[in-house]
Amino acid sequence: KTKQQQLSVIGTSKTISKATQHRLWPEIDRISVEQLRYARLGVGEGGWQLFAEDGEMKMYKREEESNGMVVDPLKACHVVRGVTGHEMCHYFFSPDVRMEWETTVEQMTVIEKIADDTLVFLQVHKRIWPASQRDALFWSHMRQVPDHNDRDGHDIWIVCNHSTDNSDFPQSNNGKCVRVTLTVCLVCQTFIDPPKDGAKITRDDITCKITYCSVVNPGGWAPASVLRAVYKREYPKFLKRFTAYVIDQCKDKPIMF
Ligand code: 16C
Repeated sequence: KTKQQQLSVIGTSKTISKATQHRLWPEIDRISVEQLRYARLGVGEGGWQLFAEDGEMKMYKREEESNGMVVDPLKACHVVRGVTGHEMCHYFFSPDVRMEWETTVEQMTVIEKIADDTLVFLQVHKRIWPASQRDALFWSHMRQVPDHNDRDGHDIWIVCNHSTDNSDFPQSNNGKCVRVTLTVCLVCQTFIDPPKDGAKITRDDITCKITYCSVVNPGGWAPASVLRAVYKREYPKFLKRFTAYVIDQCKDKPIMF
C-alpha cells in the first residue's frame, strides 16, 4: 500500500477505493473529510438562520456574498424513518436514479468513472428567468465512515460533490451556459432501536439522521432577489422529494446496512 492508501484506511474508509490511484484523490479525500467535520458541527453557533421548517426537517442559511454574488451557505437537518444512511447515500450518489428525484436538472452525463464510489458529472440545470442557464461539472464521492462514538458500530455514510475542471468540457462563454461552482455534502447516520428478544431488525426499528450542506456560487450575474427566492423554494422541495423517494424505493427491499 502507498502512504496515501494507508492514511485513508486509518482516517476514514474501511476498504481502499480504486479512486486512491487517481490524480484528484488528494483533493477528494481532503474535501470529503473537511465536509464531514463541517456537517457535524451544530447550527447553534456560526450565525445560522432558520428559513424553512417542515416536521423534523429544518433548513438554515447564512447570507453571504462574494464579488456581489449571493453564495449563501445552506445547512439542513432531517430525520427519516425506515431507511439507512447507506440507502440514502446510495440513491443520492447513483446516476441511474438522479433524474427520478432531481427536479433542477435538464441533462446529466457521467463524464468519468474514477471508481465505483467516485464519478465526475456534468449537469445542465433548468434555466431560471431572467438569468442565463447554468451547468455544473463536479466529482461525486461516496464513502462509509466509522463512527468512533457509537459503541454499536453504526457507521456514517457521506456523499460529497465538489466542482472540478475538465479540459474536454470547458466553461464556454459563447455557449449558452454559465458554470456554477458548488460544494455539497449529504451525511447520514443510522440509529437502530434493538428489537426485543433478539428479533430480526425491521424498517420500523431504523431511523436515519441526515445533514445536507451546500454552497453554490452562481458563477456570473444573477439577481440576488431571484436567486434567494429560488433556493428558498428549491432546497425544501428537494429534501422532501428526495427523502420520500428513498423511503418509497426501499420499502419492499431488504435493508441495506
Ligand atoms: O444536491 C443536490 N443535487 C445534486 C445532484 O444533482 C448536486 C447538485 C447541486 C445543484 C447545484 C445548483 C446549480 C444551480 C442550478 C440552477 C437552479 C435551477 C433551478 C430550477 C428551478 C426550476 O449536488 C440537490 C440540489 C437542490 C436544489 C438546488 C437549488 C439551488 C439553487 C441555487 C441557486 C444557484 C444559482 C443559479 C443562478 C441562476
